Amino acid sequence: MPQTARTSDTTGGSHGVQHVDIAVVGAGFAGLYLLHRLRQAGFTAQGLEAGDDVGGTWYWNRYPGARCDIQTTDYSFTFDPALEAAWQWSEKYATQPEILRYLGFVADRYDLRRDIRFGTRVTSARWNEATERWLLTTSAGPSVSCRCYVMASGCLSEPKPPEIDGVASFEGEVYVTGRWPHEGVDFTGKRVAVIGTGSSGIQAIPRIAEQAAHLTVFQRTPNFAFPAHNGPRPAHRVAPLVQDLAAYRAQARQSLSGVPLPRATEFSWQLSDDERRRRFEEALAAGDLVVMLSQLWADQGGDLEGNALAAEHLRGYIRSVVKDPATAEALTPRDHPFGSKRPCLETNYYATFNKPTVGLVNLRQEPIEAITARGIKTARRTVDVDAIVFATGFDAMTGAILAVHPITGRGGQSIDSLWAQGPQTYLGLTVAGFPNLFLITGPGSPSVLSNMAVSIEQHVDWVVDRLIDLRAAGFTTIEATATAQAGWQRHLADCTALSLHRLANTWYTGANVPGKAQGVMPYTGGVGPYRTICDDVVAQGMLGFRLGGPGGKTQCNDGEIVRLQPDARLVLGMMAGMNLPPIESMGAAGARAFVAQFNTTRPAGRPVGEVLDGTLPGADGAPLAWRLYRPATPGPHPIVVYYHGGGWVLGDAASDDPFCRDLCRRSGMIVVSVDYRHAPEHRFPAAPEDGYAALCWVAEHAGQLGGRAGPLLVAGWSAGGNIAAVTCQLARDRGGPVIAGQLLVCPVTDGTTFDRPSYTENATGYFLTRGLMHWFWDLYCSPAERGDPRVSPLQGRLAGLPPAFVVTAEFDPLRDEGIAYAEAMAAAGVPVEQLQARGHFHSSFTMVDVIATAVSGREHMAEALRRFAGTDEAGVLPKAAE
Ligand code: NA7
Repeated sequence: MPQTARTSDTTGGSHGVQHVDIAVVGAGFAGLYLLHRLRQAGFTAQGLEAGDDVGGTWYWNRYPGARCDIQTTDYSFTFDPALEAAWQWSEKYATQPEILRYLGFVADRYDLRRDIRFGTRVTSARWNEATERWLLTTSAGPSVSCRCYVMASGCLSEPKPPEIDGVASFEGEVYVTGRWPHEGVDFTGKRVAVIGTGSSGIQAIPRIAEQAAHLTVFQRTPNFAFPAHNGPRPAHRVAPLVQDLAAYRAQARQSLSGVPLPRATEFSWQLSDDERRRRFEEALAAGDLVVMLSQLWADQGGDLEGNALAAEHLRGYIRSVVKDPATAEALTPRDHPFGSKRPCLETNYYATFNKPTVGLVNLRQEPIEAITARGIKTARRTVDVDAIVFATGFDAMTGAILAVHPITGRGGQSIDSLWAQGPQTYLGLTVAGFPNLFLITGPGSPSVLSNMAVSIEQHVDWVVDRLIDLRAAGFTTIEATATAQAGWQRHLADCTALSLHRLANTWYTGANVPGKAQGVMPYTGGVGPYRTICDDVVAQGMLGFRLGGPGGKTQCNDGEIVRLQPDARLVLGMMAGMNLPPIESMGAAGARAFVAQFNTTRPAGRPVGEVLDGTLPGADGAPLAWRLYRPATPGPHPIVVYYHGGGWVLGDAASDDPFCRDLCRRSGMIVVSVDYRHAPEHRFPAAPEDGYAALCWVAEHAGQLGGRAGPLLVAGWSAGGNIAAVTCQLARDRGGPVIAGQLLVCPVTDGTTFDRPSYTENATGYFLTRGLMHWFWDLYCSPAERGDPRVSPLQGRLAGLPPAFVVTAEFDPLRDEGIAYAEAMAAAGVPVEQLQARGHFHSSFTMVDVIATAVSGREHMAEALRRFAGTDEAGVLPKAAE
């Protein structure tokens, strides 16, 4: 970055060009903090702001009732404890005027206005490859030449056009919530229309209704809203700030949303109806978006069933307030999961519809045809009004970057052509092909799904800290690589698959703007995880960035910062943070106790129709435990004999309980999880012989167990996958029982070599380590025995085996032997399907309700089992086959 501090000509150099180190667009929260930090770091910086004063979104959105929907305990700058001490918020949720006063106070306190050109829009931005500087043309004053260009232009800054014919022909007053007149508007005695029921409409409608002679609300999509309960700041929210401000702020930075609340750990199916109602009432009384969105139960945000329970409570709340049932129904959202569209905090919103002077037009039933000289014409009526308020929202996230001015990067490429199919960024901060351009809270960062104050500070700190580092290292350019950017887009898609935001048409997805590319734009993986990723990029030597400096100096540490699935990454990170001793150092008894204890902390599996326990005679006649999971659907059901994981040393018939429940529910089949004798007490061949004995016993007792007559299926995970594979070979060679199909999940298939790449690449760091596998092997059998097909099924004869579905995980030492077994079976003529799970590790599929990205893999497994068994979707036999 610039080599010396304040050497640039900031006074408007030759040809009317002002030279600075860094140009900053926007003077809201982000622009102000940037200017402060840049100045402290010794950079010359120029702020450019379209408004006539500081404030950003809070400068423009002056409509009645405008407030922040994050509590004031959390929505303010945290970088300077003295600033925090100097400002006292007056309410739980700050009004727009108070936030504007606050930002003015901040600007004065740090004397920031002198570095901002107000009333100035950037009209174009172009990267000059020769000078390695950006040139910005502006609507007023000199152009700006800068080494770095930082867009602090906000996520909701660019109001979208109303997209309704005839607006210009309307002879009354027209207002847009996002461009409200500074002098205010008096609606007294007027007939008013409000179009739009997002946060802006929901805040403005009750206030406008207080004045207007008549108000008609034109609603296209009802939103979930619940009371803000505004008032004094709640004592329990202020107390932690008073006790330990620094600790509270630190927690916020590591939290999911930027507001420090614990994670809900109990799932909806673990709670009674009464308990769920109690939790909902408590959240309703709290009057807090983040509480309602995250504190009810663990599955409310990512699972449709858990979400539907929350949504139904909220619908009940609407019915309890709105007196007219038809109006209540029209106001009730039914087309999107709760939280997938930004929910709103309301103050008298629903109650306003009980007023005789307020009407609701449901645009789903009668779309607006046009705006006329006197009012609004729908498919069914004409509503004459004196004023129309457009609360129709924004071209969000990308609007302020794309719509405001052309940005031209390396090779003359414009950012809007690059983003034609949707925004592409690295970390939501930078764009490949656009050196020295930074986006504060850009698309691909948590931004609007977080407390913006926290996310803005994190981005500003990251950018300024990098500029300082690069200056110290003698670099002048920084640019994301294409690899890093593509990897980040993949990670975003992986995160998005976990959230319900993808299931609604919203401004998060671009659906509110006709013709805009569709896709969830903010990072849905959470503020804390995102922060650690940004920090990891730095810790890994600016991974994914190309740095350049004078004299051809370059550094490029290319790569992708996240290759694991997001939840797998979190789980592995959490386990690494526990600093557990290696399992192989615990001894067999210690390891068993550890696993048993570990399993008590996992989410309980979901309910199935019935769970039964029993015993069967093993190969030596001694009893072996089994646990049966029966679907809730009418039987008889096909039976899957399941073998648990645990390296032939650990686990039992109940140790993969959540996975067995999941298989049972998804496949609609009985799953009988059977035990087998464990090493080191019982070394090879006890385990496979027990596995085969169990299979025979289940086949003989299928009817008594409630299973259907006919072939069984087998399944197993890890060492259990090994037993399952071996059992199929034994059943073929020993004359039965007949097996209709085998599901092998991350199976052990070959103990004769540990040289396959996955053993090296994934030797440590992914829970199942190379060292642990060696320990398992040594306890299980001698090296001389490992060529026996009952130890290493890959060494056996493979022709004539039942059809197989083989699942392997990218970050698993066992990956390559699983793939090798699948390929060898296929080569021997066995019908084989493979699922090579990207970004997963050995335990991903069995950590049910922890690794949610593994759900689709388990769906595929259940489908495969149904195909093997010849059953339909619900796991029920087709009529003809019964
Ligand atoms: P939003 O949340 O985008 O709300 C805009 C509303 O306007 C929404 O109800 C839209 O219906 C409606 N709308 C948009 N265009 C039309 C047309 N052409 N005809 C009828 N109705 C229309 O914007 P807000 O300003 O309220 O809030 C933005 C964010 O600011 C908010 O989420 C908080 O984070 C703060 P739709 O839902 O698209 O059917």
